[in-house]
Amino acid sequence: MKLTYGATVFSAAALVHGHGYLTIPSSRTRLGSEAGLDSCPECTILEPVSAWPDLNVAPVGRSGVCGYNARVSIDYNQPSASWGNSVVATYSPGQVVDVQWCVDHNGDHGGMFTYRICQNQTLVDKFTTPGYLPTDAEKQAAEDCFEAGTLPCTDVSGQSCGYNPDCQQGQACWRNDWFTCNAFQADSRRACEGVDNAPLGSCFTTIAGGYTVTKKIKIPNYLSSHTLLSFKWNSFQTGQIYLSCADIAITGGSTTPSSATTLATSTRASTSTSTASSATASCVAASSVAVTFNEKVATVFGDTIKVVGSIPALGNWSPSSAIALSSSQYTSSNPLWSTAITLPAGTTFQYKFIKVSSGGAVTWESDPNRSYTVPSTCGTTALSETSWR
Ligand SMILES: [Cu+2]
Repeated sequence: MKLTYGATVFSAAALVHGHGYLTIPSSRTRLGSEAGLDSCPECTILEPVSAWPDLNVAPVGRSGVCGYNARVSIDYNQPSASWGNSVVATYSPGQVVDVQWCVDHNGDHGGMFTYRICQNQTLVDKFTTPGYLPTDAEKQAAEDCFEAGTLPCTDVSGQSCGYNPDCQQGQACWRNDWFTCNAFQADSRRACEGVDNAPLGSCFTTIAGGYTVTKKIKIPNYLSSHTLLSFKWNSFQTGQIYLSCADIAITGGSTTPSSATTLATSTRASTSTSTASSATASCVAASSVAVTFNEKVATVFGDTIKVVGSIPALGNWSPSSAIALSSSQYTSSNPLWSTAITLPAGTTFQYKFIKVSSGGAVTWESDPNRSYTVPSTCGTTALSETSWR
């Protein structure tokens, strides 16, 4: 029985589903997760398909460019109340921006990934019309357009763009315009996790915790008040492709003030009391953002509310390094604790509030961890407001 059990565990491990999704800018998948509708944002998968070595041979099917999550029956190609109706980031032509996806610890399949923009607005409009579900033919036509709109790694000066170690010269995967994960079997800095070599939990996944994968892309010379950034990751290990998309705008920036737009950044809707930022763009992207943490919690005299989290600015989960909130606005009818912490734009982190008694005893909020991404927008302030749980 032990052998059987061991064999079962091994085969389960070999077949694990872990996966990944676009997190910066906020993909529709991420918004679905934050709205509490998608219980596994990293599980939006096109499968089974031929994903390797020819990266573009597989028809996109119902997954489309924005992904279909069969686990929760969500088609992200169709705008809904929680995604697709407004843009989450505004860029300018020629701008070099950081983009990030998150790979789950249990399902880092290696391979290659790309970011794409389709410059056929009529086609993209099919994916940004409120409530409209694109047909499979429209999904494939869009996929072909996005494939033609690959944003090459090599367009960003100074960025190193390598070939995938699991790909042989002469194979269709032998290209360095796509981004590559490291060798699937590498002893160190393995596969996609190894690209950033970030700590476990540096981004949010539901299965085993995620690792960030960060690259730079150059926004093409193209203007649109609402278009899509497509993310596509071809697995080396499995016959799987992961697709997600983010709603973005590409505007002329300060030279054309009339094109300024109001951004609706992602809302942390996983708790009904939480709100996130909105900012008016004009637009110079802020490098750091003062994030105000508001926490409503009744306390007794001597208690202090602090915030602690997964990044150094939030004490790396150490209560002794947590940041204290102020009770200066606290009243019995509005028990508000508050502080503003300046954080780098685009940073994704997890956090919790803790209550520290006058005697030093620490009470943690209940699981799961809260997560937040500092907006990468023009605004310099943002808000995370919530109640103790
Ligand atoms: Cu997987």
